Amino acid sequence: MSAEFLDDSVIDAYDTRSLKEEQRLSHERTIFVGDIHGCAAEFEALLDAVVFRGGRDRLLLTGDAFTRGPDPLRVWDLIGETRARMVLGNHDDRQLRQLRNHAAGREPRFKHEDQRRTFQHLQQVSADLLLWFNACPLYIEEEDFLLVHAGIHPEKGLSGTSRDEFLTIRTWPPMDDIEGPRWHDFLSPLEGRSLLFGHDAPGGLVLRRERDDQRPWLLGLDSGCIYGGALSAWIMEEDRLVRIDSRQSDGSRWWR
Ligand SMILES: [Mn+2]
Repeated sequence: MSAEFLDDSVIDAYDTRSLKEEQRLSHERTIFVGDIHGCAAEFEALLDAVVFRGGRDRLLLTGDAFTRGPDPLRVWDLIGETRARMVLGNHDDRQLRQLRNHAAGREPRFKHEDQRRTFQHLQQVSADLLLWFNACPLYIEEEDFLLVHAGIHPEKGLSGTSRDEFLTIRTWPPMDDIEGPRWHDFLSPLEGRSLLFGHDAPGGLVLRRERDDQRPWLLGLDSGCIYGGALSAWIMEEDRLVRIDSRQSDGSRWWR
């Protein structure tokens, strides 16, 4: 059919429908992966364990992919190979600021020596990384799920969550301590959707269901790989958790 027989509105409607159809068919499984923190070997082992199939599965990351761990550059390569998407984490946000400063000819600021090391390790891909970070959203929302890095405001919900809360919320009420009740202890389940988050390695893996025959309504996937715990993934369509033991020695000196 030639486009000259269709007016613009018909073409728009057609394009929209075909795009949605394509998105729906373009992946068979949606695989969420917790905070990788430069642990490339565990990430690779996890991709093997879930039998990740490029072009058929899609990968969604909870953020904080690069800092602290041994091989951020390899993580970057794996993200490219798998075409993973990610929500921005607080560590990514800091890296983003460092990369912007660097790109503007200013000296990036590093709070820890570890941040400088990560920056240098990724220097050869810094332009691409900056573009990619700039495109990472604070949340990814679909019919079946909501993905954030740290969490959402337990009373105001998604639309009332500030940028800072998306990146760093942990306890509720917010405290500087890593101990204490969590934001999700005060949250009602989202209607028919799984809420996935990372960031809370001290809180460990979280999985809550309302009913056994339903997908979890809450999933915390940061099981502290960089601190000697594990790297966790959840395959939504199979409702299956996969864990890879950490190969890092305990580095619990920095939680944030
Ligand atoms: Mn974090």
